[in-house]
Amino acid sequence: MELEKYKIEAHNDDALQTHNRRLAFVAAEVENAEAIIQKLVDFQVAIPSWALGTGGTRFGRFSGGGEPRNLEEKIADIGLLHALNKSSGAISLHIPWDIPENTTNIKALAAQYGIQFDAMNSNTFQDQPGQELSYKFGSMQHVDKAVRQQAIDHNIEVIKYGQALGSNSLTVWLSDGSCFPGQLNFRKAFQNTLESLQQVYAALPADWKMFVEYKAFEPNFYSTTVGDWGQSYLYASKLGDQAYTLVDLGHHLPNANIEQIVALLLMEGKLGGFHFNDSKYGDDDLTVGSIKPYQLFLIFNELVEGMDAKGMNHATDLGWMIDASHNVKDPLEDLLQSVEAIMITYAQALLVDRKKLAAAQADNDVVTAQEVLQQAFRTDVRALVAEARLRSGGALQPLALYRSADIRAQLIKQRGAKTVATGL
Ligand code: PSV
Ligand code: MN
Repeated sequence: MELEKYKIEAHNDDALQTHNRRLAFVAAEVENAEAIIQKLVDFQVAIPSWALGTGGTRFGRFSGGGEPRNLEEKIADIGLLHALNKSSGAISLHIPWDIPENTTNIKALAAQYGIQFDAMNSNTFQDQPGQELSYKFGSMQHVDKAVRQQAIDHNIEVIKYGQALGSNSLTVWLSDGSCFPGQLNFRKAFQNTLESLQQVYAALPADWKMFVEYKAFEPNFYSTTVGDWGQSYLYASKLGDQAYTLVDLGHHLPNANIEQIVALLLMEGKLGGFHFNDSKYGDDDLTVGSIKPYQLFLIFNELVEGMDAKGMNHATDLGWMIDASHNVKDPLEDLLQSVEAIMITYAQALLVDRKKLAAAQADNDVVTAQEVLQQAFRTDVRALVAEARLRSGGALQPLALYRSADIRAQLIKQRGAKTVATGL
């Protein structure tokens, strides 16, 4: 389904007076409101094709109905999100959960909604029906060369799909590792993985990036072969200039200082992209900003500072993606909340008084340094984010409009109450 323009306009007319009052207030408070609004207009976050249905755990899955039944419907769902917030103009595809049968048609459909193809994701963490060799004991690390070759071939196939769709990056997340001490030789597992990644890297088009995503644990519980940023950095460095580390916020051991990791990867030119989500315990895949919004702000603070130090383009030089799962929320509502949290936090990071912070750091004035950061974090920038949406043709209050337009009820009517989207 599509959200008609007149509905967005009517919603905006109703909300405009309040919005203008709030905008005037924040614009008077901050120095560079116009520049921030423009940066927000430009900033796009890719939606994962696997997060449009209800997520589940090994204990069950409780669908809310109306889930997209195929890639076309997933693109339509992202089209809805993008129409509402104008910040979700990209999709990140997972193969083989979302194989485009006809890449030309899929590309044209996405273009109709103003959606581009962000990083392509390969999957060698599950066995697919009809697959010859099993990934039970890993894929690129496997002791059997034939299994490694199968994983390499799959990744090269994913690149080909991506090329046909206009993507320019591949995210490789490997679940490879071991569940018990002694199960594998760490050095051999690393070497096998590196050699396999090198073969995929060799097939990478010249203008593509390869993102090596790390994760501390799960599904393996003793060791993971790309277990932390150090290991990912090692692979990326050995692979070459087109390889980068990808940071998924949920993939760290508790209390890891992710903002410091981000700062150093950026400094080394090896930060490739992000999978945004939030977590309390592990890889919980919760709504961005729902548990630790201050941590997210500190991460964005490092991102803005580090990107500016290198003269990077905030919108295009890193891959911005959500990787989340929704067990109890409507997936589209959850994604609207996640994108909103990202935009708010990005805006807050843009507010940080960099000169004052640098001076405080040079003076060892710890108190002022904290004040500077928290002044930005405690500023209510929601009207700036809403103004960016308004200027781009989106809705002032995307979630409110999603609900008042009864979008989920219409999706259920169209697709049925028992549909199941592919993904985890
Ligand atoms: C693994 O937990 C991960 O973060 C990787 O990015 C996968 O592609 C995705 O989740 C699958 O849900
Ligand atoms: Mn991820």
